[in-house]
Amino acid sequence: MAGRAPGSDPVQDDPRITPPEHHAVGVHAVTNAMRMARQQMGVVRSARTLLRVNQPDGFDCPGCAWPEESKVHKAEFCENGAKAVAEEGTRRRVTPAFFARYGVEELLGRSGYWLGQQGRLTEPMFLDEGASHYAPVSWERAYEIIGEEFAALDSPDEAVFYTSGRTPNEPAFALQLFARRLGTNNLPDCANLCHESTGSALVETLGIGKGSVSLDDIHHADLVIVAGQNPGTNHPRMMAALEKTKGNGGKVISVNPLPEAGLERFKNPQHVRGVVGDGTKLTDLFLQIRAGGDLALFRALNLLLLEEEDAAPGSVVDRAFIEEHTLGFEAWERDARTTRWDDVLAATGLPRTQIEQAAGMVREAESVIVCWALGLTQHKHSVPTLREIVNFLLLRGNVGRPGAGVCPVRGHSNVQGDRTMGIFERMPEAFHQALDAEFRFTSPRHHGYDSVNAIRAMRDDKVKVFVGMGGNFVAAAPDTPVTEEAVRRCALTVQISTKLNRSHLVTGRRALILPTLGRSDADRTEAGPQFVTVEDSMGLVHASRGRLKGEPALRSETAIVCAMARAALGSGDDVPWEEFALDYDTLRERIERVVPGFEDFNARVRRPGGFALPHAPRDSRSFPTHTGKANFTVNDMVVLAIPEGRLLLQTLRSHDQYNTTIYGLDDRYRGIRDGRRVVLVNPADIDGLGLREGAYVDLVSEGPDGRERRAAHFKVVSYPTARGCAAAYMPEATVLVPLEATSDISNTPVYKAVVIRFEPDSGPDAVAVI
Ligand SMILES: Nc1nc2c(c(=O)[nH]1)N[C@H]1C(S)=C(S)[C@@H](COP(=O)(O)OP(=O)(O)OC[C@H]3O[C@@H](n4cnc5c(=O)[nH]c(N)nc54)[C@H](O)[C@@H]3O)O[C@H]1N2
Ligand SMILES: Nc1nc2c(c(=O)[nH]1)N[C@H]1C(S)=C(S)[C@@H](COP(=O)(O)OP(=O)(O)OC[C@H]3O[C@@H](n4cnc5c(=O)[nH]c(N)nc54)[C@H](O)[C@@H]3O)O[C@H]1N2
Ligand SMILES: [Mo]
Repeated sequence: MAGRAPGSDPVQDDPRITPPEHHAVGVHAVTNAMRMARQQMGVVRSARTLLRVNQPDGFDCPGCAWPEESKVHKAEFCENGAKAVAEEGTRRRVTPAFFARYGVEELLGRSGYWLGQQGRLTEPMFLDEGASHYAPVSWERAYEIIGEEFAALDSPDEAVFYTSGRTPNEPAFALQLFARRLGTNNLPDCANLCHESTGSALVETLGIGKGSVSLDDIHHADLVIVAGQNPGTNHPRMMAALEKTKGNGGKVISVNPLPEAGLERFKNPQHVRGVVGDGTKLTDLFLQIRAGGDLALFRALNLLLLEEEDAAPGSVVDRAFIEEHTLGFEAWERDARTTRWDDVLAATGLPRTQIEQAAGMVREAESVIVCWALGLTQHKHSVPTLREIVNFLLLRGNVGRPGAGVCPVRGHSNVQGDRTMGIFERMPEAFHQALDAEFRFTSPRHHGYDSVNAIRAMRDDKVKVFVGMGGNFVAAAPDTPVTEEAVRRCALTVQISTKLNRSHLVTGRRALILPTLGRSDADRTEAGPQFVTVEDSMGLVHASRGRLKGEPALRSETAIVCAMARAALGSGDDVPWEEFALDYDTLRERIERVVPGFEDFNARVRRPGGFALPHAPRDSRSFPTHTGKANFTVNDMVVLAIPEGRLLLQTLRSHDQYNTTIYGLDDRYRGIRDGRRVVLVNPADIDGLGLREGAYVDLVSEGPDGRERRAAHFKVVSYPTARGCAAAYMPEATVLVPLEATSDISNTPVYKAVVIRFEPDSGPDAVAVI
C-alpha cells in the first residue's frame, strides 16, 4: 500500500462526532438519497432510473438481497438502494484520457472513495508488463491476451475465477462452466468472505444452505430475533417487514454489541406517521451482547427452555417433531444441560435476568424466526454458533411451518443465485453429474480454492491467472498487504468491472480491465433485447431488465465470459459460447437441465414476480442431510479470552458505503460525519485503557502467526458499544485481520473479532491508503 500522496483526496480528514440517532429512515433518508442521485445522475435520469428499481418490468436493485415486498406493487423507497443505483447510473466517466493522465502509481495513492467517484469505466484497458499507465485495447486483442496466458498455464488449477455476488445467474452459470471445461474448480466468491458459515452450518443440520422463510413468515411470526445484523443500513427494506411483524402483534429481540438505530425505531417514509411522527418502535428487547457471545447466549436459552420443560413437561419441547424429523436430540440435550452460567455471563456480558426475559418471550411465541448476518458469520466459532441456533429452533419445531424458521440475510443482490448456479469450489456430486451429462464431458472433482486459499495459492506461486468477475478482491479480502503481495505474483489479472477500484491497480505482471454493463443498463444483442435473472435471500428467482443506454464499448458480463471461454478453450470446444452470448434464453435452457428447481425456466421467469425455488425443509419438513433428518449438534461453549489492555475489534460498514464502494463520508445513524478513520469504544474502556476521547491512536493487532499489524491514525470515539468491544470500518481496518484467522470449517476471515491494542498515533502521513 502506497503512502499518502501529496494533494490527494481528503478522506483522512478529521471526522466530526455528533450523538448517534435512535431511529432510521424518515425524511432525511429521502433527501440524502436524492441528493446523491442528483449529483451522480442529474434530475431526469434519477427520476427515470429510480422509478424502475424492483418493478416487474424493471431491474433488480443492485443493493442488498432482501426480497421485494411484492413485484406487482409500487416500489418501496430505500435510501441505500437509491445510492447503489446512483453509483452505477452515474454520468461520470473514466475514459482512456483518464488513464493517460493518471499512472497506476499515482492512482494507488488515491482512496477507494476517490477512485469510485470518478465514474463508470468506458473501454477495455490493458496494462502491459513494465508499463506505468493503462492503455486502451480492443476487445479482440484483450481476448487474445487472455488466450495467450491461459495457453501458458501448466495446469488449469493455475487459474482462479473470483465472483462477487452482483453477477446475475446467466453469466455465473457460464463462468463456472468455463472454469470446469478448463478443468478446475477454482471458483472462490464473495460468499467465502461473507455467509459461508451459514452454508456450512445449515447444510449439515437442515440439508440446505438457504433460509427457510418467506416475507409472509416474517410478517406473521410471533417473535423475530435479529442477531448480528444492521438492517437500517444494510437491508433497509427489512425494516418495513419488521414493522409489519409488529403491526401483527409480533415481537422483536435484537442481539448486537451496538445499539443500531435501524433496530430501535423505523420511520417509514411511505406513511405520514413515518414522516411527521415518531415512527414504529421495532425492538422489544435489546441484548447488548459482547462480540462472539452468541453461541453462549443460545446455549443459555436452550438450557432455560429445557428447564421450563422439566417444570411443566410437554409445554416447551416439540417432542412429536423431534421424534419424527430429527436425530441427535439426546446427546445434544445431555450436553446442553452442562451449560454453566458463569461461562454464559462471561461470554455474553449480559445480565442473567435479560437472558431469562428473552427465554420467556421465546416460550410465549408459537412461531419464532432467527435472522442473522455478518455479526454471526465472521467469527472463529461461527459454524457452531449457527448450528446452536438451529438446535434452538428445532427444539420447539420452529422449522418448516408458518412464521418460523432460519433467515440468514444475504449480502450481495445475487450472491445466493451465483451459488445455485455452481459458483463454488466444491459443488455436490449431483451437480457435477448433471453438468457432465448436459455438456458431455467429465468435470473435475478435486476441490478448488476458496477465497482465503486462493490468496495462499497466489502467495505460493501456484496461480498465474486471476479473473475477477466483479468485486474488489484486494480490498475485500483480509490482511491487505499480504493479499496485495499475493496478487502481484500473478502473470495476468483480469477485472470485469463497472467502476474503478483498487483491484485494478494492484495487478499481476500484465492486467486487463474489461468494462461491463450493470443492472440498470439496457442489454441488447443482435438477437434482440436481453434480460438476466437473479435469486434473492428467500430463494425467489426473477428477471431484471435495465433501460439506461450504456457506453457503446461496454459488453455484458455474459458476453465477456463467453468470449473469454472461447479464447481460453479454443475453437475446438463444442460448447456454443457464441450462441449463449447472443441469446440468454439458450443459456437458461441449459440451466434448466442442470440445476434442480428451474423447470420451465424461460416461461416461469417471464411471469411478473418470477418463481420460488424448492426448499425441502420449508416445503415438506423433509431434511436432505447426510442422515436424512434434521440434525441436532453438540457445540462446545466458547468464552473469548481477551488479554489485559486489549479490545475485540469488529470491522463493519458505515451508512454511506457498499462494501468497498464508498458513497460518502458520513455514518448518519452513528453520528459520524466527514470522515471514516474512527474507532468506536465504550466510554468505560476509554477510561480503563487510559485513552482520550477525540484523540488519535494507532490500532495494532497480533495475529496467530505472531506478526503485528498496524492501522495508523484512528480517532477515538466514545460510543455505547458493549464493554470490551470496539468497531471500525472496513476496508480501512481490514489490514488488521490476519489471513490465518479464519472460521473453523467455513474458512471465512474473522472480520468481527480482531484482538487489538492501542498505541500512540503515527500521524496522518503513516496512513496506508485503501
Ligand atoms: N448499504 C449497504 N447495504 C449492504 C452492504 C453495504 O456495504 N452497504 N453490504 C451487503 C453485504 S455484501 C452484506 S454481507 C450485508 C452485511 O450486512 P451486516 O451484517 O448488517 O453488515 P455489517 O456492517 O458488517 O454489520 C454487522 C452487524 O453485526 C453486529 N455484530 C458484530 N459482531 C457481532 C457479534 O459477535 N454478535 C452479534 N450479535 N452482533 C455482532 C455489528 O454491530 C453490526 O450491527 O449487507 C449487504 N447490504
Ligand atoms: N474487514 C472486512 N472486510 C470484508 C467484510 C467485512 O465485514 N469486514 N465483508 C466481506 C463481505 S460480506 C463481502 S460480500 C466482500 C465484498 O467483496 P466484493 O464483492 O469483492 O466487493 P465490492 O466492494 O462489493 O465490489 C465492488 C466492485 O464491484 C464492481 N461492480 C459493481 N457492480 C458490478 C456489476 O454489476 N458487475 C460487475 N462485473 N462488477 C460490478 C465495481 O467495479 C465495484 O468497484 O467483502 C468482504 N470484506
Ligand atoms: Mo457480503
